[in-house]
Amino acid sequence: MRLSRYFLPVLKETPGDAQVVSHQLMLRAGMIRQTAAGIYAWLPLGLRVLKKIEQIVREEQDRAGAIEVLMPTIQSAELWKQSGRYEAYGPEMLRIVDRHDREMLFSPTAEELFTVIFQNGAKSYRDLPRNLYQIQWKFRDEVRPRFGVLRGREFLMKDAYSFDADFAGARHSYNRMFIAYMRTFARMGLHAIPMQADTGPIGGDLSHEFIVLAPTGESDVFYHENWEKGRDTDHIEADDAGALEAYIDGLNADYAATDEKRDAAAEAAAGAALKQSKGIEVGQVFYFGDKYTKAMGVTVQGPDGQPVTPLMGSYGIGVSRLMGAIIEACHDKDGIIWPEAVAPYKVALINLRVDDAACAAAADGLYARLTAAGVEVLYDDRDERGGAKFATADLIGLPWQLVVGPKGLASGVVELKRRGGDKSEVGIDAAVAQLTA
Ligand code: 5CA
Repeated sequence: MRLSRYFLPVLKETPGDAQVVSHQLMLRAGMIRQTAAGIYAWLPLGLRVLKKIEQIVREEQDRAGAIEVLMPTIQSAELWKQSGRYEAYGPEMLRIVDRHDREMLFSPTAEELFTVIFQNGAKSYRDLPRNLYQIQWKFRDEVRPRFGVLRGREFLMKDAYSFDADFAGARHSYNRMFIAYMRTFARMGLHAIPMQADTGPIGGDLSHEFIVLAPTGESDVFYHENWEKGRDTDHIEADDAGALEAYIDGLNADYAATDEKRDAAAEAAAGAALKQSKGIEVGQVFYFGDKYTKAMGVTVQGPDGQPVTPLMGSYGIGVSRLMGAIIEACHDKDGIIWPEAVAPYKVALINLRVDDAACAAAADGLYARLTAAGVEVLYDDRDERGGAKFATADLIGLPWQLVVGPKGLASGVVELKRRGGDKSEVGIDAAVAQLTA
């Protein structure tokens, strides 16, 4: 993409109403604009990152055997009356009346709808286990939307719902999502710690929140220092229920809990290894058994012809919130430093002198070669000062900066810089080789 033809409204000044660094940088880097409290428009650069995050989430859900669907955002109140949550959900639910005076709502989560859709398609125990998921916008009328996409009112969520015949199966479904979450967050360069958590309005008796440690986080968290090490989950065989359970039990032997689930005995046992921090909740998994299937009368036929009530779990990831969490973890005083897996483009190609024929030819050539090789390049071909171009490149945080200038070109080199890291002078072919490796 040529910057001269792009839509990248960067801001020089930090907007006064943005309190946390991720919100400030997303506004300054032209990624989002607020259109109403807690509601954002996604501009081209922000949308590209959102799509990358979404795709990593999708790949790990698919790898864990979950099946993608798409539910409507607007739902009938009827459905929620059946589960008893229409009244219980309270003022966080945005309620809408249509022209025929029918009560509707903008989905804040979707246990009810997935339960009836599943009921409609599943008849026998052979239709179990299944896990259905979607990546869809949600609306929660939060009392205090703040910190940009970290606590919005409209936000993008991945929500999955598992259906199993018995507790052992349901536990395995929970464990599969657990490990999928660890893999998902690690691929984005995040270290998320699973912590015992409260179940809130979703209900049930088993839940973990996945927390990224950050001073600006809204959750108070307590954990054993062993959690500060990264975990390698690549070797885990998720199809083997026993091995997976043993692995997760092993992980959970190290204490980690949110404020509501603190355990005095476990904290005493951890002793000096107990750490306290603030964190951002990027995902949560729940097991709640037959809470919804029973309330909504869902059964399938068991092997003996008797009805079986499926046991459920639900599993959420804050897709748009993740973008804020990644920036909180990956930035410096000049701007964002994107992990390569979620970067909007891989390379910022900077031509320092658009009025110099040799520079323009070299930069155009690099742009063509890299693009042809499938590298995502944002090409700063604008007639601007070098200083302004560097400031924009640092602010938007692409992993690589490739700088073409008259001095270097005279001796056949360009400058290749890692955002937030080293720089070197290399020949044009060497630069292409390194960026396409
Ligand atoms: N139905 C369950 C799981 S599918 C559910 O709704 N879980 S949740 O309430 O924990 O939400 C899932 C994830 O959405 C959270 O872990 C969080 O990362 C994200 N989330 C929740 N509220 C907001 C919000 N106001 N703004 C941005 N992200 C949010």
